[in-house]
Amino acid sequence: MELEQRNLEDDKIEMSEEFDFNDSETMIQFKIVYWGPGESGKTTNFFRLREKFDLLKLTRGYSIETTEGRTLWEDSLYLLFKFTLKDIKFNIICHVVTCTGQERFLSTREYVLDGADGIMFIGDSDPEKIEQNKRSFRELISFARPKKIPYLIQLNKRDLKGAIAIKDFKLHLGLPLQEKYPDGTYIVYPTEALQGKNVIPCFQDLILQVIFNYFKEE
Ligand SMILES: Nc1nc2c(ncn2[C@@H]2O[C@H](COP(=O)(O)OP(=O)(O)OP(=O)(O)O)[C@@H](O)[C@H]2O)c(=O)[nH]1
Ligand SMILES: [Mg+2]
Repeated sequence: MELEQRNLEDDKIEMSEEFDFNDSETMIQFKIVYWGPGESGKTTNFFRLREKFDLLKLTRGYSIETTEGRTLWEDSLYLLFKFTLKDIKFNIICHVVTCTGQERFLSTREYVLDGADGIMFIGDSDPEKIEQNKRSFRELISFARPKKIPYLIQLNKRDLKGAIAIKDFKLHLGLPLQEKYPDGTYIVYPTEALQGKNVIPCFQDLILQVIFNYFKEE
């Protein structure tokens, strides 16, 4: 599958700077968690979002890392944007956090996941990481399914030589083999977070899922 780069303008969500702090009636807050095995590219995704939404940030965001550049606790950022549904405008505050993939900090992951409205799973294309991918995905499912939290799956590091075939990744994780779900979202989003490829469209598709889920619950 070709990695597509879509423009913000083409997308269904209007992400503008016109966030209205005074209009509390239409304000919704979401929390999006980036989840996945150690060093799959969660923090790299987070950096790409921070760059892309430079003008829409409420905070500069922070990353708490160990000296090896691995996430110790979390990365955190608030994004503000406006979403229009049938002429009604909603002001959305989106809290983006990444959890650590490090096994020894498992307990902090549960804390970071608490209150998640949407989860982005970041898988690693390195074939040697397949067991870690599977384990982490199982953890995500056991958390997200009972609570009906929407999630999307990224398969990152598509640039790696010898990257696992998307079909094999799907077979290992027990995912449907077709390309998309009936609602148009991809079953697996191939990404190259280091180059920023496909990171933003994937994020926006998750936001749409979260918004639809929010209105379904109303
Ligand atoms: N080749 C390649 N490397 C990548 C890509 N995305 C991230 N990386 C590299 O993978 C390593 C780990 O990336 P991080 O974003 O820190 O991974 P993480 O999931 O936050 O890791 P933890 O916080 O330790 O769980 C870094 O060296 C990144 O530069 C990619 O698309 N391609
Ligand atoms: Mg990290």
